[in-house]
Amino acid sequence: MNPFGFTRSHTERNYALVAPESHVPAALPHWTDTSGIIVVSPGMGARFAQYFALMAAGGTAGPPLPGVQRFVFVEQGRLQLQLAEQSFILGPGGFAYVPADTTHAMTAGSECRLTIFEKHYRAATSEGPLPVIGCEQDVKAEPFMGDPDAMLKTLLPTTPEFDMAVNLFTFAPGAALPLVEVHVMEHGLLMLQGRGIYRLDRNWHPVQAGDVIWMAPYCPQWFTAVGKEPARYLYYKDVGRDPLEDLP
Ligand code: UGY
Ligand code: MN
Repeated sequence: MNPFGFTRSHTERNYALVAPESHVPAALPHWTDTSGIIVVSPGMGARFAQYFALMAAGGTAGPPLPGVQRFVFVEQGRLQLQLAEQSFILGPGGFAYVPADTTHAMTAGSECRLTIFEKHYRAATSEGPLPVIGCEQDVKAEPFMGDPDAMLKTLLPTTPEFDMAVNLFTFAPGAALPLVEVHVMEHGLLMLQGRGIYRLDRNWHPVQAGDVIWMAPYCPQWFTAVGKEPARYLYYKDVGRDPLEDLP
C-alpha cells in the first residue's frame, strides 16, 4: 500500500504505462474460474485489446468476438489448447495464434498466467492466416538493426495475410533502441524481465517486469535496459495494411 497515492502508472492521450500495483481484476465474459485485467483497450484509444488472464486450474476461456483474432502467450502454468481437432499443451514461453472465427477451447491444466492480444482482422489476401502454435524458446533471435545486444524474435510469420506481429525483444544491460522511433504502427507491450527506461512521447519512465505499455501510432518511443540483468519484453504491432482503409 502506498500511503500517499504515488504510482508509476501514467496515462496520456497517446500512451499509457500500467504498473501491476494498479491492476483491478474482474471476470472476463464467458471465461470460468479466471480473473482478467484488461490493460489496453479502445477505452484508452487503442485499436486492439491486451489483457492478462489469471486462470485457476480447470478454468476455461471464452471465445473472442466474431471477426477477432487472438494471440495467447503463456507466462506461467500449463494451458491446454484444443484447435482443429488437435490438442496442444503450452507451458511457459508457449504461444498460439488463433485466426478470427476459428473454434478453439483453452483449459488451464494448472494455475495459468496468460497475456492475450486481440484485434479485429482486416483481410488483404483471398486466403486468411493459418493458426500458429509455438514456443518462444524454439524461435531464433536476430540482432535488431545489426546490434547483437538487442536481439529480436519474430513469433508470427511476416507474410501478407497477417495484419499483426508479436515479437520478443531482449536487451543486454546498457543496450538501447538505436533510434527514437515514430511510426504509424501501434504497440502493446509487456515487460517480462529486468528493468529499463522507456521514453514515451516527451516523458522518460522507469519500467520493470510486469509493466504494460500502450503506444498509439506516432508516439515517440525509445528504450534502454538498466541494471545487471537483461531486459526482455513481448510486444504487439499492427502491420501490413493501408492506413486509409478504416476511413469512410
Ligand atoms: O518493432 C518495433 O517497432 C519496435 N522496435 N518498437 C519498440 O520496441 N518500441
Ligand atoms: Mn516501435
